[in-house]
Amino acid sequence: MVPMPAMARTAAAVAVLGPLLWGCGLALQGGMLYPRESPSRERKELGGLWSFRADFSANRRQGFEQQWYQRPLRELGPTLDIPVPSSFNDVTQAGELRDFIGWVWYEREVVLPQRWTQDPGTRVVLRIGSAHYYAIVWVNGVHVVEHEGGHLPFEADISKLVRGGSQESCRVTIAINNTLSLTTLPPGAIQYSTDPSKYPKGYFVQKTAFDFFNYAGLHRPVLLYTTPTIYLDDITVTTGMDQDTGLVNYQISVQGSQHYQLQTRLLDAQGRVVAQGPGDQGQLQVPSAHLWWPYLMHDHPGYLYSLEVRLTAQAPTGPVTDLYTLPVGIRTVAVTERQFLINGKPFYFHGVNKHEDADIRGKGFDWPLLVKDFGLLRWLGANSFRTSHYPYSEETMQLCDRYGIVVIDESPGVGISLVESFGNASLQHHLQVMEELVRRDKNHPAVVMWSVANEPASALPPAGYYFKTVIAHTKALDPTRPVTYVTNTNYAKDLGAQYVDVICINSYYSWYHDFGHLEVVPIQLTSQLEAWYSTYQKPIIQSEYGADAIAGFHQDPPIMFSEEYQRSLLEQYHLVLDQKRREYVVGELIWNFADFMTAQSTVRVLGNRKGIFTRQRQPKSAAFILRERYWRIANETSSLARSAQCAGNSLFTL
Ligand code: GCB
Repeated sequence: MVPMPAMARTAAAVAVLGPLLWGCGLALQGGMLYPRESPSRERKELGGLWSFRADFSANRRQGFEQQWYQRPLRELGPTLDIPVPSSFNDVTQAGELRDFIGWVWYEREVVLPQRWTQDPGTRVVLRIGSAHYYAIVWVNGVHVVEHEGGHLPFEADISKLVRGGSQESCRVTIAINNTLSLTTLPPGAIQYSTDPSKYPKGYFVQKTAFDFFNYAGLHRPVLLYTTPTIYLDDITVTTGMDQDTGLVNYQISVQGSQHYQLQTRLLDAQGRVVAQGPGDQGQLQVPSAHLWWPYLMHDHPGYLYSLEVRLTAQAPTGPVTDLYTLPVGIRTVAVTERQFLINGKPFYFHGVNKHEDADIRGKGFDWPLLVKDFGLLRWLGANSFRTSHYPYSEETMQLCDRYGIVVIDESPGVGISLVESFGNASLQHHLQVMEELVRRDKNHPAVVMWSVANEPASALPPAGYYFKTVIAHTKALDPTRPVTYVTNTNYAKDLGAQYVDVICINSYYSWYHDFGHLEVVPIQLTSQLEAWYSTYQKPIIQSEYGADAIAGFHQDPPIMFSEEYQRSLLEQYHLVLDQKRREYVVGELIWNFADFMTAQSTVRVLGNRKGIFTRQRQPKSAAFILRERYWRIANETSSLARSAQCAGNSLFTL
């Protein structure tokens, strides 16, 4: 073994500093309701330009040694203006920032409304939608919260820090470390190269086993919001049906006092109260309920009620009211040996896998991009997507509810490839991430299944216990939804498939092997699907398939990387899927919705080109094939469509 020089060892320590030094996996406390305005709640977005500095010091510790959180960043050296939300990687001309590993520092001064600082009955919360990967937060130099994991929100009550005196503004400082280690999710490892004839002193790179660029920074909205000091902390809703009566079960948790009253009302889309009930928990009954239906399964998809929760209490400072309104869709989900049922009707996933990824902003949240993507999904006739390979923004999930786009909600358990990433520390962290994910997304009707991982090394001996535990934990957190993980392991060797409710399989026939031989696809796909089904008797989703195509490359007869090859490969898959969807295949999700950036390698030409849209969201030929197919399937499979067709009509038109 090559001994690690002192410099590299320091870099190693720094690179994994977050999780080792600061993280200790606190148990989840409290809820994570999306911050919505209401008569009792205000919000203040902290989007825009933040001061920024990457710590390029050799040991990456300078920011801590000089306590950059104690004074404005600009007083301690040069800063950049970096937009939030955004990845920091692609917004400047600096290659070393694009590929930076270690701590970066963000800072912003926030002007506070006077009432927030002077009213003792107001609670002020700092909320960060996502900071990739490990974050430490200070307000006015005081440490307020840390968080591990790049895709889920976290927050801190900063009322005490901003209250009183002459406070008109506060300084928010956030240090973020993008280093991935064997126990992070996704996992990674820092690789040191110490041969002075080949590498500069202290050279190290981040290795990962996943196929997307490890963008980092403040990826989602950062904001302040207020609640009263006695407040609605969490709401959990599950729904069911009894004949045509919709059942809405609610459970509410309150913080700040033991003495309060709760009143809950359910309003329909026209604002009419259709049911109401008192107390922390109960069941609302909605006669002749409008169900939440997926897009293209009903002529009014995505029907949402509003659950208005009103808390009243008596605080030392006077009477308190807190109001929160949660969108609620009434629907059921169930799985049989061969079917995936939504509202008791067979549902076929004809959709996509996505990435949060675009030019310049990287993984930064962006409304125009989101609206464009949902427009394209609807154009395509896609009724679903998987949040490959990490939880997407809360705003994305809200649009899925609203438009009826069904979601397989995936954790960042991607690239779990080494036995070291199946140990206890990894497992504990994975359980914690599932808790955070379920806590955040449990109330979205669009979410119909949890995916705990993508393509883990599920043939490795510890994988059996590992996935048994993660899946059981997820089911205990949410007994109302099926759980899966996405596999590419051989059916006979997969140690976790026995625990999943739906088998999700990725395959790349005539792409990663049998190059150019499209004729092998039907035989290989048929054999695989048959083998999985006969072994497990569970419904199957073709959760990935596809081929790279560089937009504008044409070859006929088809050759790999041409648009014609991508199209033809899809058509070969469709031949088989059209047979098997009449048996036990319950879905097909193309890889991928759009081209996306990856780490550099000889098999990636400016990223992964398996998109049916370019990274700029323009269609390749394959998009038209899929569009024709998805609309046709919608017309065949929708229950309404069946009756429309009986009458000689087609329900949905392109
Ligand atoms: C996969 C992975 C996905 C990759 C894709 C590919 O199986 O799940 O993350 O991007 O293959 O294009 O290789």
